[in-house]
Amino acid sequence: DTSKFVGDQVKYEIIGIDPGAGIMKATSQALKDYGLTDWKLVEGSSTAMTAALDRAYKAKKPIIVTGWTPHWMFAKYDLNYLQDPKGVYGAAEEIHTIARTGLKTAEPSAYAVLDKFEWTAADMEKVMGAVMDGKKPEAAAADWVKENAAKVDGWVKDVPKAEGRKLKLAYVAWDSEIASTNVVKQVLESRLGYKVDMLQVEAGPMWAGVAGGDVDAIVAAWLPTTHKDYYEKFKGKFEDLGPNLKGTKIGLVVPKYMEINSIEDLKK
Ligand code: PBE
Repeated sequence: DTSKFVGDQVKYEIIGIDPGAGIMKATSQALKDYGLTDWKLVEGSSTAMTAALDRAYKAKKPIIVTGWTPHWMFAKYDLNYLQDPKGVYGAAEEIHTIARTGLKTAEPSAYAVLDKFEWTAADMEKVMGAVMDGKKPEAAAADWVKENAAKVDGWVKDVPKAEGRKLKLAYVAWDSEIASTNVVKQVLESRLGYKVDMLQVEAGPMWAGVAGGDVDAIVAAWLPTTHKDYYEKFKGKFEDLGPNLKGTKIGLVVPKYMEINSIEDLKK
C-alpha cells in the first residue's frame, strides 16, 4: 500500500550487508544524523541483500538497501540512490590497492603488477555482470583478462616472471571485490606464473591481515571514507599503492517505483 508512510511500507527496515562493511557503519551514522530513531539496519550479506532486492523488485514491493557503485544491480534494475544532503556517505571515492610492508623486496614482480593495476568501473561491471549471469568468478575473470589483453599487457610490461612463487590475497565477498580480486589473481597466475591463494574474510580481518603481514595484498580498500576507520587503525603498518579504480559511491538505494528521493523522506 503506497499510500502508507514509507517506514510502515518497509517495516522501518533497511536491508544491509555484512556488519564489517564500511557502508554499515555509514548507515548507522546516517540513522543517527537524520534522526531516524525508529529505523533498523538489518545485517546480512551481499548475497542476501541482492536476493531480497530481487524478490521485492519482481513483486514491485518497496525496499531500501545499502548499495554501491560499481555494481550490476544498477544495470539489472531501475534504481535510485537516496539523496544524502548531510553528506554522511561522503563524496565519490576510490578503491586502493594495499600491500603488506616488505612486499616490494619479497615479491618484486607481484608488487610491480599490483602497483600498476588500475581499471575502470565499466571493466569491473563487465566481470560482475558475468558472475551475476551465472559464470564462475574464476571463469569470468579469465574471460575478461583474455578480452582485455592490451590493458593487461600494460600492467605486466617488463615485469619478470615469478614461476611457482606463492602469493596470498585477502578479500570480502562483496560482488565488486570478488570481481577485482579474481582478475588480479588471474593476471598474476597466467602472466607471471604465481600461485595465488584467495582468502575470503570479513572486512576487519582483511585489514588486520594485510597490516599484520599474513596476507600479501588487498585490492579492496574503499577510501577515503568507507574504510576510514580501518585505514586509521592500521596506518603505518601497510603500504598504500594508490587507486586501482576511481569514482565509486555508496549510499541507500531504492527501486525507482518508490516515490522517495532523499534520506530526509524517511523521517515522519
Ligand atoms: N562495499 C563494497 C564495501 C566496500 C566495497 C561498499 C560494500 C564496504 O561498505 O565496506
